[in-house]
Amino acid sequence: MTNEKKEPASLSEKVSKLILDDNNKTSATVDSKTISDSIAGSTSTTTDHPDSISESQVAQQVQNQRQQLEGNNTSASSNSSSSSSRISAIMNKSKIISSRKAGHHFNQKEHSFWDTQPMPHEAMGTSVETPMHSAIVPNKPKSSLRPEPYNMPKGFEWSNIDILDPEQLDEVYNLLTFNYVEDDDCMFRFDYSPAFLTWALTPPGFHPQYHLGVRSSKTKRLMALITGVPATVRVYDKLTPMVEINFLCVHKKLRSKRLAPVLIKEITRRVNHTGVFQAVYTAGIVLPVPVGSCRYYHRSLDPKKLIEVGFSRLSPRMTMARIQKLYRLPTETSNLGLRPMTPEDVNSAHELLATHLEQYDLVVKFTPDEFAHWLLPRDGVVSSYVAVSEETGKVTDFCSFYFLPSSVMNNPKHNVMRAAYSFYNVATSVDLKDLMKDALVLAKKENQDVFNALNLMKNNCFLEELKFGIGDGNLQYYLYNWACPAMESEKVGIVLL
Ligand code: MYA
Repeated sequence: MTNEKKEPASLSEKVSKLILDDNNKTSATVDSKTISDSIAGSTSTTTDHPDSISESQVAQQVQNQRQQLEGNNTSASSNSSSSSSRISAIMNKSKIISSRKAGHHFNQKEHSFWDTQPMPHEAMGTSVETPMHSAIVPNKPKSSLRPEPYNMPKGFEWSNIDILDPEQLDEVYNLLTFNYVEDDDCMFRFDYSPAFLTWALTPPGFHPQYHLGVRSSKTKRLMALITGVPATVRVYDKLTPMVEINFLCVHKKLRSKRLAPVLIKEITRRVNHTGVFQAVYTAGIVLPVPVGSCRYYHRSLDPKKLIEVGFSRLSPRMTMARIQKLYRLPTETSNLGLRPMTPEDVNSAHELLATHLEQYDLVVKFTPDEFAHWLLPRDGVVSSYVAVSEETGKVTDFCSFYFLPSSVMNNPKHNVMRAAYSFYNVATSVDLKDLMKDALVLAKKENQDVFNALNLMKNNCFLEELKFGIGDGNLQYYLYNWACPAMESEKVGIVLL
């Protein structure tokens, strides 16, 4: 991809007009000392409580593991500098932190919170005190779990979010739209739609108490969020009930005050109370300790717009006409016969995906109901297409992608960039490459500007040929309180939103 050269990451102050407008309306003021003192108080409560693990034991494991990770991190940052696409950081939640991390040396003081958490430090091959393929801290009976919520800093309070209440959904939407993941040049910020958030947070069996907000006590304004949804996850051969954690967000005005660790501890406490002790999540930031590391790739669908918004750039030898020709797609799909998936296809498509996922080492084991929730098409949220055998009536091929636009900031012409993200795909009657070419055509028909895919599952077999360009950071996969060996990206079979 000579046409999409990444500019050096800007380290300038990240303030956009949009954010300033939002912040100006913020009435909550925060005394940084008060908040730290209060949070420090709640931390020490954790340490004393039986639901925390031995911090010195974890710290020792972390120290060992960091020596291993140091090499990995160095190579990740050098890859990063040769990347081709500026937006990939926002796509993979990594750029903000990865630029800070470049060339950074791990040291023992670096993760004062994560060092106290039951993370699989052995995964990098260091001394093993916890057996592999098991919990790091054993499950606890309810009676030994902390019964009361962690203390909130003065002026703030916990708030259970009812995501099915349109007003609260709107509050969550606004918090994220102005404060969630963005690139460090302040050009793009994820803009999850309200319909998307409802979908993401209400799978079968969802727990409202896993949708956890923090409000200003005075104004009741929503200032922070963390969410979880249940999933049964297979890691290697072990099937475990887990939560998928997502949408960790602290309002820009409350950053760097150690609020995130309190949110994480409180959701852990709530999840533990429902008998669940493991979690899966992704982040761009490298923390102790990823179980896998994937890379985003981007396929231009509207190259002109992507250049106009600053997502990609014309190289000196490229013209707009040539780049448009390079990325031109057929207007119709192939003769594979893809059509939108319907409820009648669910059983067959579910079986097809379940069989397909058997070959990976980190997957969700969907029930048919969960499959229907996650994969049946929803306008502007998720699209799924099937091809059905005329002979057997069974689904033979299946592709899906979800819609996650980004706000484009300070651009005279555009305020949104529409992105489709590859979700789950299975090809049995054609090559995956041919199926994914149809997926590109379908995403283009649905007005998307770019199609993103991680290099997980079998995706490597189509990325280059279908003209995807490599992104500039890694998306790290994590398992909370689970020890197992790290895996290659091709063995990762979960796509988190
Ligand atoms: S990933 C998306 C994360 N969100 C964003 O990037 C949105 C924009 N950023 C923000 O809103 C804030 O910067 C956040 C941090 C909230 C990220 N995952 O309060 P602080 C650690 C985990 O002073 P702030 C997603 O949603 C950091 O290393 N930890 O910092 C998955 C440091 O700890 P340590 C993170 O900047 C989330 C501490 O927080 C992350 O004001 C999975 C600093 O706290 C991160 N992305 O706020 C969460 N970023 O000193 C874990 C920073 O030790 C779930 N930190 O390095 C674990 C499982 C829980 C359930 C278990 C059930 C059993």
